[in-house]
Amino acid sequence: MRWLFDPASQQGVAMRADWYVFVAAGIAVGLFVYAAIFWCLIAYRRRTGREPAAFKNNPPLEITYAAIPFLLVLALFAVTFAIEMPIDEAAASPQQRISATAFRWSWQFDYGGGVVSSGTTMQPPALYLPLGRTTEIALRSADVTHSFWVPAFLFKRDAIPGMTNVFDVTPRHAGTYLSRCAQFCGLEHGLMTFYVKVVPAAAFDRYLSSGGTQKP
Ligand SMILES: [Cu+2]
Repeated sequence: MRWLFDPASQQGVAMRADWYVFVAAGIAVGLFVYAAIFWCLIAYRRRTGREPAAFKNNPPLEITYAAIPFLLVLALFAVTFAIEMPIDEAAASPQQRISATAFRWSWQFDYGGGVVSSGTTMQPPALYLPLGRTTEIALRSADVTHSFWVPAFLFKRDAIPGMTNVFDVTPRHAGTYLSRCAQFCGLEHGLMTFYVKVVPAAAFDRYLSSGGTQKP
C-alpha cells in the first residue's frame, strides 16, 4: 500500500498518476450514482394518494446515459495510453543492461561479464539494481508463462516462452523489495519470489567488477 503513494521507480511515479485519475473518476461516478439514488428515494417515496409514475421510451435520456459512460471509458483509455506508452518505450542506450529469465520455479539474473545469480524456491535470488540509473531488463522464460512483478515499482510484465520483453526501470529509492511471479505456473508458483535490491551505483559497479563476489 505504501508503494502506491511513493513508488520506488520513476516509471512507477508515472503509473501512480494513472491510478489517481482512475480513483478520482471512480469517486466522481460513485458520488453521482449514490446522490441520484438517495434523491429518488426521498423525492419519489411512497405517498398516499400518489400513483407511481409510468415511465417508458425516452430516447434522449437513453442516448445520454449510454453516451456518458462511453465517453468516460474513452477518456480513461486516452489517459492510460498517454501514460503507459512512455513507460513501455525502452531507452535506446540504457546505462545498464540485465537479462532476467524466469523458470519453474525461480529466476536467473545475468548482468553480463559472467556475473549471473540464480535462485531456488528455498533461496530466492536478488536482483541488484543501481539507484538512479536507467536499467534495461530483457525478460524471458525458459519454460511456461511467468510474470515479473515488483509491487514497489507498480510494475508487472509477463515472461512468455519464445519472446523477449524489454523494459526500462529507473529506481529512485534504495531498499529491498519483495517481488514475485504473478502468473500461475505450476506447483511451486507461490514460492517463486525474488528480492529487488536497489543499491548505490558505486556498490553496484563493485559487484560487477568483483565478478559477483562483492555483494552490495
Ligand atoms: Cu512463475
